[in-house]
Amino acid sequence: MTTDNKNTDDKNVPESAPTDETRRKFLGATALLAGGGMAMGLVGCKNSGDSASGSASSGQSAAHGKFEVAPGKLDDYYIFSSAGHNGEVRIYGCPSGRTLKRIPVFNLDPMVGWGITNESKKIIGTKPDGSLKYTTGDTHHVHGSYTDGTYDSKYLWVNDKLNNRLARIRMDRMECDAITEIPNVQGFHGMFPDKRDPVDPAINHTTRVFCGAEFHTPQVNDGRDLRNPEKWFCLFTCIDAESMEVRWQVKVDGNMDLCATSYDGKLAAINQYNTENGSVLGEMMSAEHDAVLFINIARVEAAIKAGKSFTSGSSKVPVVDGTKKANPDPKTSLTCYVPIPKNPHGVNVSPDGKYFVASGKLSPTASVVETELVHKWFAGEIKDARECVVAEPEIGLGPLHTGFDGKGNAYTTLFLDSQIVKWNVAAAIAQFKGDKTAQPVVDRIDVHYQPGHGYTSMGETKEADGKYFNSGNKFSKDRFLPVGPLHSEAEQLIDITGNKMQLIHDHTAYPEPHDAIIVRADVVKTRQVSDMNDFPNAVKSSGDSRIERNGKKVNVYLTSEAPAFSLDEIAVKLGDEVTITLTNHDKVEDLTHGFGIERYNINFIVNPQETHSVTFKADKPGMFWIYCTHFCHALHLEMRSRFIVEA
Ligand code: K7E
Ligand code: CUA
Ligand code: CA
Repeated sequence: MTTDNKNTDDKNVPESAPTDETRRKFLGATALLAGGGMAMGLVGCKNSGDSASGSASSGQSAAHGKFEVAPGKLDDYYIFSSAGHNGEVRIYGCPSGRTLKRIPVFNLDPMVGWGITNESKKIIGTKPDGSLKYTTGDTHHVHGSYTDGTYDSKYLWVNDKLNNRLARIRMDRMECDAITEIPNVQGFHGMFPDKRDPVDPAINHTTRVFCGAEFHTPQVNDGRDLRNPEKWFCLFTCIDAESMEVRWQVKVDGNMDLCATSYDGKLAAINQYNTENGSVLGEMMSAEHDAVLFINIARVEAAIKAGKSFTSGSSKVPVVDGTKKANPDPKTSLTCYVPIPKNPHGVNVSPDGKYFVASGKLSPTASVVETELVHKWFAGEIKDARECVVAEPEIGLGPLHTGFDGKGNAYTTLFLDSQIVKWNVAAAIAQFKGDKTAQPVVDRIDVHYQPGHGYTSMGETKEADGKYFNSGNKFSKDRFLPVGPLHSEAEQLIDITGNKMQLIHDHTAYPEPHDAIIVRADVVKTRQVSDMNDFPNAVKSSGDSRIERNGKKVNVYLTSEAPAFSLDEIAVKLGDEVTITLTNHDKVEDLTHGFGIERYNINFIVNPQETHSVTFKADKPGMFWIYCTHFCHALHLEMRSRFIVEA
């Protein structure tokens, strides 16, 4: 099969191909050693000698050349990736793996001035004294807004597990434009937008974003019940996609990890690893089955409309009770708990909308839940929620996340086996029904090492195209040059067009990416130059440049146009509160200016036609150079002004 993909007359095949191959064999050996040393004490690759991994090794260099994006050529896909505890969102090109942009969200970024400008501070949220409420975050899941079951290029959302916020990124600018803090939850992890309205089929786009919460907390968390875990619980949250206000919450049994939504808009599903409601490890692993929790969106909203809600603490958000005890009758139940073995992780929907797949994590299985049967359970036509499970193939150790190719195959990351396993959903269902000849597992490929998320091109949409699978690996030792104790993370791109998976290449990722989506490039429509009118505080002409004083408050208005600022000098008095508003009048795409003030810790950029402002105290007397920090012109170094603070 290696000959299939060996494009020998392709000039892009590196001359060093045989060397690469030798290197991979070497790495295969060290992989085992690496795995043996893992904290969990489990081997890196279980089947390192089998045919699947063997073919993967020999196919690598040929596949790599075939997918090379030559200089000046553009990628076919965007990868929008979370960044983990760095708190940002990243954009990579696919298949190149090139980093295209880093979007600051919950973190601070002096390159763009995120957390420095007044506009970004307002989005992040400030304390009464004007300082930022939070300066750190932990992003895990990025998802896009939908119209008619596929991406509409309007918004991305990303969660912050650390400070329990949902952020929105507008995709025309690829900038964060709203952040909402969720009341009364901790460990906000899984997040997924709805794909259409549960009641009105005419509304075929995203209007809600759903948020799970992993950690049980006292309700209200104001000092009461500090050590009474039996009184703690989790809330499922719905946020309005446009206003970004919290619409409602649902009290549930257990916790909520990952989230997914059905294509009919009626269901949100969340895997639960702690149905035991345990607060220590042993308790959380005690039950044989945990669950995938299904929320009946229409019923929740009807219950809230009917006033069957309560509020918690100082939050005004209506909460309804989705616990089993409060919902004895499936025909009126707000929730359905489908038993799944054991501490499941991940829940993903097949592109045809028919199935939800959750992985066992501590069970070597993936569980396939049929959407139609969940609807039947809610209709009272099925007694036991476990009957919604239509397949449970054994796929390998430590299964976590699943992507789909739109051709009936699923691709699941195996954390403990360090593999991606390709399995056929229909074969798994046949096997579950008793067909002894059915063989769900189609192929395996080794990855390096310990994959977390894996995702396919357009795989979270009905337009899943089965071209790429990207594996987000958690360990990378020996894959890249050593750079000290903190290693780069490794992402591995895999060609899934054929029957067998082929590794295309490794690319590095700054720690620590979790989930991502791969979006066809033609879907994404960005705006490369802003409209000055979109910035209410714009300084419309250089003639409007001025310094206005109102008591101790000084407002400075200036413009930039390469290679000069409109004011040569900004003079204020010691102790003044200074607000500087800067509008970039350059109209040329890519002509960005920076604005830095020496020793004043001010540093931000203005892209073409943009306006940003900063407010700070003039607390040091003297002359301080202002200079353009972003290379813009042959006279970039000369692009300066002076900040004068008179004692
Ligand atoms: Cu599996 Cu936070 Cu999506 Cu990471 S979670 S792997
Ligand atoms: Cu303006 Cu550099
Ligand atoms: Ca459990």
